[in-house]
Amino acid sequence: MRTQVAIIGSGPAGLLLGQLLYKAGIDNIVLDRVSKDHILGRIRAGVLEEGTAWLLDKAGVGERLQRENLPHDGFDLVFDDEVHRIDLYNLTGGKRVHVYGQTELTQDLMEAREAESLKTFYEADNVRPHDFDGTSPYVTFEKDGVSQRIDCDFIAGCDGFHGVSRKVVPEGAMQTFEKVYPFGWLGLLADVPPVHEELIYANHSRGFALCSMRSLTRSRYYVQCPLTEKVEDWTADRFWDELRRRLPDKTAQQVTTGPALEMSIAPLRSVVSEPLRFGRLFLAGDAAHIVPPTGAKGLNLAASDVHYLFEALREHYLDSSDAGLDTYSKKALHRIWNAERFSWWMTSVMHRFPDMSIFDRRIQQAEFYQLTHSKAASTALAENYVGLPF
Ligand code: RFL
Ligand code: PHB
Repeated sequence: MRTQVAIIGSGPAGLLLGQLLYKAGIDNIVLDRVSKDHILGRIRAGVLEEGTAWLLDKAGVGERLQRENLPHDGFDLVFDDEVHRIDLYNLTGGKRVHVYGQTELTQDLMEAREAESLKTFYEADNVRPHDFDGTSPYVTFEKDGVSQRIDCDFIAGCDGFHGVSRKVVPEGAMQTFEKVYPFGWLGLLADVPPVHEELIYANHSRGFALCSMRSLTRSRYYVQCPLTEKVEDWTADRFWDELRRRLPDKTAQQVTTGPALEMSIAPLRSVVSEPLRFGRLFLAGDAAHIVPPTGAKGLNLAASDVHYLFEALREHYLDSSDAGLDTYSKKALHRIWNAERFSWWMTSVMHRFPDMSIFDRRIQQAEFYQLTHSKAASTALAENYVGLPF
C-alpha cells in the first residue's frame, strides 16, 4: 500500500499529526504495536498548555476538551509547611493551563480518526522504517502474521521512548544527552474529589508530593519514591498515609481517600536526542526527548514538535517549499531545550535528593525565598509553566 506520510506510534504525537495532516488533505497511515485499549489504559499527563489546546482545536478535536477541561489560573508551592500560590493568570498577563487527561485527549483523537475511516493498524508487529536516506522510504510490519509494506514520502517517528524509529538511526548520526534522577514517582488515581481546587506541589523532608486531578470527582496524586521501590509493595492505604504526611496538616486532614483505580511507578529522567531529522525520517515527541514530569511538559512538548512538523509537511505539499522540513530539527530543539531546562530546574527545586548536602538544601530554601519575594522569579516560573510560545 501507499501513503504520503507513514506515522509510527498512535500516542498523542502520532494521532495529532495524523489528524492535522488529514485536515490539510495529506494522506497518512498510523501504526502502533499495541491495542487501542492498551493505549487508553495508560494514565499519564493531565495538564495542557493553551498552545496544546489551540492545536487540538485546529485539528478539529477540541470540542469535548473545551466543554470538559478544568481551567487552572494558578497552583500552590509548599515548602515544608509554608504555602505560596503561583498566580499564573496575573503573572503571565492572562494565561492559564487546562486540566484534561491524556487518555481523554487520545480518545478524542482516536474517535476523530475512526469517524473519517483513516487507516490505522493497531497490534502491528515488527514495525520497521527503511531507506529513509533515499527518496523512496517505506515501512514494513506484520499484522495477524501477514507481512505488509507501506511505501511513502516521509516517515514520522512518533513511537515514544522505547520505539523503533530512534533505534534505526545509523550509529554516529545521532547524539543523545541524558540525566537520570535518583528517584521515581509513585502515582495513584482514585475516584475521590481533589483535596484542593488547584494543584499542589510540595517539597517535604520525606520527599516530593503532588496533588493533581482529572476532574472534580477524580484525583491523581504522586509521591517521590526510591528507584528500588516496587508498586506491589504499596497498598492504597499506605499511599494515602504517605501522601498526608508530606502535606501541611490542614491540607492533609482534607484529603478524601478511596480505592486506587491505578497505581504505577515512573522513573524520572531528562533525555534529548539530536538531530530530529534523518533524510525522510522525522522524530517527534517522546521518541526524541523525555522530561521529568515535574513541569508537566512531556505531552505539551510532543504537541509543539507536531506543530512544527505539520507546518513543515504542509509547506512541502501545499506550497512546494522544503524550508520548514529543513529547519524542523533546529526549531523544535530550541523549544525542547527550554522545556528541558525548566523541567530539570523544577525537579531540582522540589525533590529531596538522597545525597543532598546542607548546602544543597539551603540553595533550595533560597530558591523558595526568591519565588515568594521576587515577582521576577515567580513570573519566570509562571511563563514556563503556561508554556513558551511556538
Ligand atoms: P507515547 O504516548 O509514548 O506514544 C508512543 C506510541 O508509540 C507506540 N510504539 C510503537 N508503535 C509501533 N512500533 C513500535 N516499535 C513502537 N514502539 C512504541 C507505543 O505503543 C505508543 O502508543 O509518546 P508521544 O505520542 O510522543 O506522547 C508523549 C507523552 O505520552 C508523554 O510525553 C507524557 O505522557 C509524559 N508523561 C507525562 N507528561 C506530562 O506532561 N505530565 C505527566 O504527568 C506525565 N506523566 C508521562 C507521565 C509519561 C510516563 N511514561 C512514559 C512512562 C507518566 C508516565 C508513566
Ligand atoms: C498529572 O496530573 O498527572 C500531573 C500534573 C502536573 C504535573 C505532573 C503530572 O507536573
